[in-house]
Amino acid sequence: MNNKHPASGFSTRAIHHGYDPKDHHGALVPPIYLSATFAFPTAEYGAACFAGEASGHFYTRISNPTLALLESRMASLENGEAAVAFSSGMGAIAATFWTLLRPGDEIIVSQTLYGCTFALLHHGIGEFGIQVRHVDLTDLAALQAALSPATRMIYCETPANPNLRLIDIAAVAELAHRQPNITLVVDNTYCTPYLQRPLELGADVVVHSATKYLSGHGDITAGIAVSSHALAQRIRLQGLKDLTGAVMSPQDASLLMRGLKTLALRMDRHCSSAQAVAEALQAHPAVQWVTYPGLGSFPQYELAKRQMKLPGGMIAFELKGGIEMGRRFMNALRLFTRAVSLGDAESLAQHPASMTHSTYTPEERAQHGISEGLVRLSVGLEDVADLLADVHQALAKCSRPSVRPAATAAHVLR
Ligand code: 7XF
Repeated sequence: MNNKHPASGFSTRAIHHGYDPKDHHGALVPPIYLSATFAFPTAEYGAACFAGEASGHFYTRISNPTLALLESRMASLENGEAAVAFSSGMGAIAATFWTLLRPGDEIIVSQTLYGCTFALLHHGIGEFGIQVRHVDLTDLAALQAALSPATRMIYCETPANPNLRLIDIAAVAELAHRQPNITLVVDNTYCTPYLQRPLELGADVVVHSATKYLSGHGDITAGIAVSSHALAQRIRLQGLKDLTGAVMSPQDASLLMRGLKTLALRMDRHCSSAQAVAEALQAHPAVQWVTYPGLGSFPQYELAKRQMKLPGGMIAFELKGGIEMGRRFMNALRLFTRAVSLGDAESLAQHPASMTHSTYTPEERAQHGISEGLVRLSVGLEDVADLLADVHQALAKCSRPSVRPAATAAHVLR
């Protein structure tokens, strides 16, 4: 695929990589190839395609020109060799697991993961003879102790959804690769390659929910896996083609490429506004704790500065009064929308224990560092003054006692 800008900066590649209008009637925006199937010039050529002896597109579940352009752009942004596009983040994660793991293998996973990834591990691959081990990957001695000859994959999110715990990717990669046949897979959804590039730190596969920051407008579900050519080919031909069939639609690939054009601009704004919101929360007396990688109080602040270009757009916090007060806060919000998902232009607020992480039992949430009162904010692109005003007015309602005024008065008089 033609590439006029191989050594250009991040945004230049996000806008131009792999595409030249002069090859497409001057069209500035890449065309959407809707076709599910592609004509063979001869029967022999068709047979060669199916035998893997000829390159070229022949069926969209396997490859398509619009998807191929998006894939090459994502590979460039993550500094990988190749990428495979999926219809959702879970499609990308499931295809990666099913391609690279077999009964008898072990997968080591970090403590805190998005709820459906947790469910896929424990109610999916875990029930097909693959041993799932949760290990605190911030503890390298614990990782060392957990590795066995059967370990085939290490999987983590960093920052983790929803508690923002970080994993030192370079340190985990160094340990993982002392042993042959271990693939380190990192879910980079919270950061995007603008903030963090796991492959440069030694990971083998990066997966994304492209539903989030990468597309950025909340109007598609999509996923991506980025890796070496060899791994991508396996993930495409087994995980995508045969095992899940979870192919991205060409229309969604076009929307995703539109989102990528503004990724750097949007991430800068998400990060600066989230920093301001996190500082406001930290300063407020109604707040019990707040976790944000840009706060000096963040337990892994030094690692965040080393591994991430900026601290991201996600905040986790808990109010004094726990989830009862958290619900009051959420119901009082006027500008933030009460909704799951993240990375949209609109600011979003949700309660992981009853929403995105309700796939865990309460005991599992306690074990995996997800407190019942945690409220998650995805800080969007609205004016930061309006976001701060909304948070302040909602917090003001949480500073008042939770009982009715008459009862409060009686209690005080007693
Ligand atoms: O299949 P999806 O595109 O929804 O992506 C799954 C997924 C994978 N990794 C991470 C870190 C994710 O956060 C997600 C989806 N998370 C949404 C959320 O936490 O709000 C899903 C809403 S239920």
